Amino acid sequence: MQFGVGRSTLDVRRFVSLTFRSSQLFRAALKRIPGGVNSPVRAFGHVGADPFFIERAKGAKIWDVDGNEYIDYVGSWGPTILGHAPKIIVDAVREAAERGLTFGIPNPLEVEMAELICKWMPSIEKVRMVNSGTEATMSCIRLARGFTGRNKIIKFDGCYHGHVDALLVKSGSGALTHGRPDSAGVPEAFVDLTISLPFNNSDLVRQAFHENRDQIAAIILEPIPANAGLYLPRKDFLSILCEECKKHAALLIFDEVITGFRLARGGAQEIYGIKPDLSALGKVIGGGLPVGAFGGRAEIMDQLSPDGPVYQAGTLSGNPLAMAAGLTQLRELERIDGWKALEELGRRFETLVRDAMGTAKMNLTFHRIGSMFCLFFASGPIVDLATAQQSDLKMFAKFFHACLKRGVYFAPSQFETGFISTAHTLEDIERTAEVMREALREL
Ligand code: KE4
Repeated sequence: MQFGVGRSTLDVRRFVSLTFRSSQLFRAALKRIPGGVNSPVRAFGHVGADPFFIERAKGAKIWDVDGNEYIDYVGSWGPTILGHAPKIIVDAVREAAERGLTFGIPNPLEVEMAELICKWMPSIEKVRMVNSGTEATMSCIRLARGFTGRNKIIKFDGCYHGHVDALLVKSGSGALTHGRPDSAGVPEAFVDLTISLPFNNSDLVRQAFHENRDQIAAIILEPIPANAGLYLPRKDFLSILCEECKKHAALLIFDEVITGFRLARGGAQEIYGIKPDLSALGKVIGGGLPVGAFGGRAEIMDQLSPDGPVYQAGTLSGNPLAMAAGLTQLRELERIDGWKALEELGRRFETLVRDAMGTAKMNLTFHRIGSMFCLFFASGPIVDLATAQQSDLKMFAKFFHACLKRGVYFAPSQFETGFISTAHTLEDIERTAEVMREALREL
């Protein structure tokens, strides 16, 4: 257990009681789980502390095993767009479970999900379900290589597409948070086939196509990067990528695992009016259960087994519980026009945060789009990984803890994005902005 410097005895006793069960669990976890966690970013390594363990979650709130309550802005890293455990989703999963937990046989819900995704994202003419965002992006890469007969991929520094060997090159999220943008275990040959460029630099994209003529299968990107903090594409950057791909017969792949169905009914591609050749999806479409999906033009998707030569498979793909949860979440989001509600909440939150920032002594940059936001401890403009990495990580860690002890849980890394859900109330975000003001004053 690591205590903050200068804690009083009373503080230490309070702190220990506030984290006792979590500490016990973490010690046990460390014996049997690498790093004590099943995904690196959960380890709190970036904020120099031991993680808390969760007991339960409901709406915008989470409670740890020591009974501490937090307003949650991580939202399980994106899936809980309606908040935690909405009754409508829990009931749908319970009802589906009564009919069977898994079949490995085509089920009607898979057809409903496929039809909904294709209707909401017109660039997707056919779609296949998988069980994670990583599977979705990995399958997009294999499919792009199979369709074009080419091997090289362009990605962007700081964009994270899951732990796909070919894409763990200068990637973001946990890979970046732990200071090892490239991963051990990725063969040199994979690195040779992956070209990683600074985001928002269209000249370098043109140059890469020129230097690798007829060798580039695809460009893959997060249209709105959210794994090195959150920053936005410069005007025309996305349309230039689209033009360059068309010019060189390469495929444009949007990784919308985070932005898909969160930023708009049709995701970032609807907002920017771009039709990628393939899209990767996840998080929101699973309603909290393990799901990913990838889809795009039918002539590309038809290259997939069993009809085509590109193999891809999954035991639990299209799992009935995950389909029930995802369909329920998406339909409820549409019924309440959740995107409108999230934009209104996000706009109010941004006003309050900018007001709280006004009293701070340090350099800060706040980015928001819809229900996604990030507070950088750096002066702007922040337009790519290099500028995001100018953030003061020590200051961020102090801010994180100052908010946590006041009952607000932000992502435990500067290189992640915060999420507002439709379960967050005006009172929640007003309280959060006040906590941020106090935390900034304390730094
Ligand atoms: P999963 O394999 O974790 O379901 O999805 C991988 C992925 C793909 N694409 C994007 C844009 C993503 O953000 C992700 C995963 N996001 C991280 C958080 N930024 C998941 C959290 C974690 O790794 O524990």
